[in-house]
Amino acid sequence: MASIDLRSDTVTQPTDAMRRAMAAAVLGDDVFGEDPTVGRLEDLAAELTGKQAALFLPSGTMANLVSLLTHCGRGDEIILGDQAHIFYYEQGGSAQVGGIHPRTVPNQPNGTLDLEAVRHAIRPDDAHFPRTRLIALENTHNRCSGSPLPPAYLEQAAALAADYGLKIHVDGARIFNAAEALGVPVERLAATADSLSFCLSKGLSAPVGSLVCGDRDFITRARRQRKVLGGGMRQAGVLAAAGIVALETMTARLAEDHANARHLAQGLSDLPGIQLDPDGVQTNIVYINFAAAAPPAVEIVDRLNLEGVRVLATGPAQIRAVTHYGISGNDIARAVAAFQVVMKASGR
Ligand code: TLP
Repeated sequence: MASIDLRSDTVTQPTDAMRRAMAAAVLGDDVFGEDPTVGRLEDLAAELTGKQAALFLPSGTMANLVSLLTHCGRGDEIILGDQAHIFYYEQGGSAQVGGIHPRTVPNQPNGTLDLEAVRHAIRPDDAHFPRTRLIALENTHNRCSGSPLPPAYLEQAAALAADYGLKIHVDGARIFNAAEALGVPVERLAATADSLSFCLSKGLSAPVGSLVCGDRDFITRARRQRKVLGGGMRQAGVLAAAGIVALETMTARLAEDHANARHLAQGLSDLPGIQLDPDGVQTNIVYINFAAAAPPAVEIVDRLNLEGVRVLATGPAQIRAVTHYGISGNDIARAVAAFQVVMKASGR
């Protein structure tokens, strides 16, 4: 039996409709601005996010880096959460490539930043300090239980940014999951962001690609940054075609992933040795913490693998499971049973 792959929603395969659209896509050289399919995808992304324009990029990492490089110059500072994907998982790219200084404040368990802590982190105009330019938020917040950031919080953050003349970037890799969980359109979650990146290749199941959305001038400048990073792609419409199908057909079903994640969390929270609050699971990401006496997470991952379930170790006593297209309710039941076997065998 094929293993149940819960390592990430990035493992999703394109749908048949995506493969058909890719084969049929009308193409051109997008560096010359001549790929009509990329143009359609960018227009659709701009429309869905309520922004003037959008830019197609190969990955979420590049989408974030391009956004930061467009907002900030060398010696500028961004304020972001200590658990932010940009800070934690992107090689410090903005510092490495752009000389942009990261200033972290602690993420709260729901993915937000305490706005008073943010206010205190904003630098006064003083030659000792970098210049604070940008606040970066993440919605949903990957390392904070996949929590969605609601409009009210985003509005407060935007008001704070406006007080100090700062911009806001939202890493919205899973913004459609946030919209689904909160019951609001993506446009509402994007309204307070100067730039928003989102991914096609996670829960939306496209094979490749992310978008950055913002005003026309920002996207024009972002296009230059994409080019210097080597992200100018030629007949990219072959990828964009799948992205269009993703946006048109794959957002409405995300509720199913959220229900599966909730069921997984409920099933696991009953098992001895596991610490997990199912009420904290609002989207498609489940973090599972183990009691102190449990074997190391990497060992549990190996044992689960032998039982046909793949997950990721995200800490010495923590693993992550992500639900996505292709994972059924039956798979969730099998996954819970595999955890049961492994936890029992490890004496918990
Ligand atoms: N996240 C991946 C890993 O890098 C951890 C995953 O499996 O969850 N922003 C957020 C919030 C992300 O979760 C990710 C990918 C990215 C950006 C980067 O996207 P890609 O992988 O397309 O560069």
